[in-house]
Parts: sequence; structure tokens; C-alpha cells
Amino acid sequence: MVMYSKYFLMNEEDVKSYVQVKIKGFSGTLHSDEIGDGNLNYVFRVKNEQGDSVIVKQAGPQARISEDFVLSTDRNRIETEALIIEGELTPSLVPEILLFDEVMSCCVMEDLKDFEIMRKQMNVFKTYDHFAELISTFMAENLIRTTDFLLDPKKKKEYQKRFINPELCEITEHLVYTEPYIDFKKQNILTAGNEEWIHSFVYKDTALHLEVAKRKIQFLTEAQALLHGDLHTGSIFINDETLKVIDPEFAFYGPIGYDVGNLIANLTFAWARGLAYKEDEFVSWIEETLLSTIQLFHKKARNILAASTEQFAVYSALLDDYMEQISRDAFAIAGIEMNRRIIGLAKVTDITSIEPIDARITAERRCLNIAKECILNKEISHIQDYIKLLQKYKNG
Ligand code: SR1
Ligand code: MG
Repeated sequence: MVMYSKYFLMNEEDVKSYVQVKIKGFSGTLHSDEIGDGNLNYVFRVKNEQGDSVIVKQAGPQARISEDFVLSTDRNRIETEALIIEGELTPSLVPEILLFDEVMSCCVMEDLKDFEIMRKQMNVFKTYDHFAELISTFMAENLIRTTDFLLDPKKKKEYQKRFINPELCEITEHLVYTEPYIDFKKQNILTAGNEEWIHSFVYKDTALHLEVAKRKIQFLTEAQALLHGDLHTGSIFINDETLKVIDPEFAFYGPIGYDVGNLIANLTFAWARGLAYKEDEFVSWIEETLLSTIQLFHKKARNILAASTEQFAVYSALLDDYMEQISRDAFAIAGIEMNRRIIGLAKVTDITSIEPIDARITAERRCLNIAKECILNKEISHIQDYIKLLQKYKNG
């Protein structure tokens, strides 16, 4: 019998035996499928004869997207520990962890079989009226409650230590903040027909590079809150009643605007897709959802901050200033996320599956225009400014 005392990368057969040994109620004949479609890890659904199922997620020594990314399997510990903390702060909004195995770098969790990945559903223009309420709660609770304002100072430092995430942060430092602008590892993939435009609009714009460089320094140095670190619509499972946020393997202490900005950017990709297919109702839903998500996030975040025991939190001007900075950060970072998803290696299907190619190019340019204004124009600091910006590029 395998004792699982030494790490190895499991296949579908191995995972069945693993679950038989480790999980109560899964002792009979099991069925296992590898269902992962992310860039990094292996995800298995294991079913028993009664139809019950669990998910096993294992980190391999390399990223799935490219063998050039050799990564510590410790990312599975980071993901599991982040899910446990998020589960304490927002229990209904993350999957339940059933087991974490440090040796095998895998965790077993609740199977969200009644949910769909939000990006896939938005690709066919499905809308969710509860999204803004729930995702704003997820962000406000998890971000604000892990800041210096709400956490015991020693606990905050302990969290910072546990979530030093050098390798996955390095992916972000390169893939998000550097490569889209200077293509230093030659990993960027430009859409055929859009190369020249991107060369002059992005590669040659040194003012843009400078602003992004400042934002990169912020990402490297500002330990504001425990971030999800990859809060895009592919990290959200959703159904008509609720949602669950998954995949926090990029979790680390960073600027709050990073998570908020990622969400804004990824909703904007869905918006650009909606425009490409002339789905007017869907486009309006995205605009309304952006507005209410960000407004609700600010309202909830401010309410949580009001309970801070930090002595200087009595100054409401301090809290206002803090929230203003988060707001401006989010739009600049949204621009950076839009650029990297269009220019860089890790693309999004909202845009890549737009046909014909001319419509995809239009969608890409629309997003890159919005992105540049978000990064360079410091006046874009509130969600109303952003919605106006979307209107500006709607017909262009
Ligand atoms: C090599 S990993 C590429 C991307 O996939 C993840 O979802 C993150 O967004 C990362 O940047
Ligand atoms: Mg992921």
C-alpha cells in the first residue's frame, strides 16, 4: 500500500487510491477525471458509487502552461492556508477544505459541481444579479480585515511571513508588470494584424513604462492586506444563488488595489466581448455591475474600517485618504491587468475567442486604450470616472 510519505505527481489512477486511503466514505469503486483547465495545477474530480464527489488539487513541479515555469509545490500550502483564512472571514464564499497534505502538495476540497466558472458563463452572456453584493463582501471582508487597521499587529506579521510567496509573485512581477512592455523573455503573443499597432501604442510608450514601473515598485513593497492575488472571473465559481472564490495560490501581502483592479479588468474583458457581439443588455449589465460592485466594496470596506482599534483610526480623514488611494490604485492596476492579458502569455478567452479576427482586434484596441488612460490619467480615481471612460470607447 502506498503511504504517501514522499511526493510524486499523481495521475487519475493514483488519485483514486489516494482518496480511498485519505477520505472517509470513499472506500469502494471510485471514478476519477482530471478536469483542470488552469495554467498551473492538476485538478481531479473523484466520485464514489453513491455519486458523492470531492476535488483533489495537486501542485506539480512545473506550470502546466509552460515547462519553463519551474515552481515550488509549496504554492498548494499557500492556496490551502489562504482558503482557510478566507473561509473564516467569508465562510459561504469559498469551498470547504477537507484535507491538506504537505508531503503530496495537494488538498482535497468540496466539489462545487453545482457551479460554473464565471468567465465561461459570461462568454455566453449570462448575467448574475447577486454578483456585486457577494463579490464586494468577499473583497471587503478578506482585504480590509487583514490590514493593519483590523488585525492584531503580531498576527499581521505572522500572516506576512506565512504568505511570502516568492515564486508566484515573481510570475506576476514578470508576466504582469514587465514583459507586456518590453518583451524581455520574448514570451508575449501579439494577435496577427495587431502587432504594429501594439508596438507603437505600448512597446514605444516610455511614459507608460514609467508609470507601470512605479506600480511594479508598489506591488513589490506595499504590504497592505492579504490578497487573493489572482482575482479574475476564472477564479470565481458561480450559480444563480451564490458564488465561491477559488484558487488563491498567488496570495500574498500586497496592495488592495491589485485584487480590486484585477476584477475590474476582467469584467471589462466581458464588456468588450459583449460589445463585439452587440449584446447590449449584457454590456449594460456589466456597466451596472462594475458600478455597484465598486460602490458596495467601498461602503463595506469603510464600515469595517470604522471598527478599527488603531488609535489614529479616529481620524476619519485618514480612513478617507486610505480608501481614496485604494480606489486610484485599482484603476491603474486594472489597466496593467488589461495590457498583460492582451499582450502577454496568459490570455483570456473572453477576447481570444472573438471572431472574426477584425472584431478581436477592435476589442483588443478598445481594452488597450482604456488601459492606457487608467494607468496614465490620475483623474480616473472613482468608478464613475471609469464608467465614463467605457462610454468614451464604446463606439470607438
Ligand atoms: C504561468 S501562470 C500565468 C497566469 O495564470 C494565473 O492564473 C495567473 O494569472 C498567472 O499570471
Ligand atoms: Mg488560477
